[in-house]
Amino acid sequence: MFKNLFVFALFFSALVVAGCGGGDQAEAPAPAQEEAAAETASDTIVIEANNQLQFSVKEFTVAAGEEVTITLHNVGTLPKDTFGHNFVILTAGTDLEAFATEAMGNSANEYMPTDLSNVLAHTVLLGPDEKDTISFTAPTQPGQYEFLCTFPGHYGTMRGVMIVK
Ligand SMILES: [Cu+2]
Repeated sequence: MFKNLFVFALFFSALVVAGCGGGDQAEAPAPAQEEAAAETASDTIVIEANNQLQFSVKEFTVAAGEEVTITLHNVGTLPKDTFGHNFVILTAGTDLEAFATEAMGNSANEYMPTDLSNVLAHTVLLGPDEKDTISFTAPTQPGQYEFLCTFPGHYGTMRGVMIVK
């Protein structure tokens, strides 16, 4: 009688241990995946451009020297050749008006100047519902870096500042 109970208890314990072991293995990868997804989401700055000549983000802050990823999404509905949008970040001290004036004259190059020495990073020109993602290393020098859309007539309202801290 006692012997049978003892055997039963051992068998039951083995089942519980096996059950727990399996459970741990199945659950282990889940937290790691959630963490990776959250990291990707927080590192990418998503900016929308629309029919009302606005960027959804006018100002954002990055750490000096960090890797920055920006996605521009043209949520507008107007054709690319008459109302396209891009996103261009300028080097420190660049005259935005002068840059925009030169850029808008270069329709053959999608309104980007041929000389990109004053450009920190830029997307391509986007049509309705198109997206472009760019990655670059933030300047090591803290300060304010202006950005704009260079499509003719847009930079008056489609502009903002990247703050490097
Ligand atoms: Cu634009």
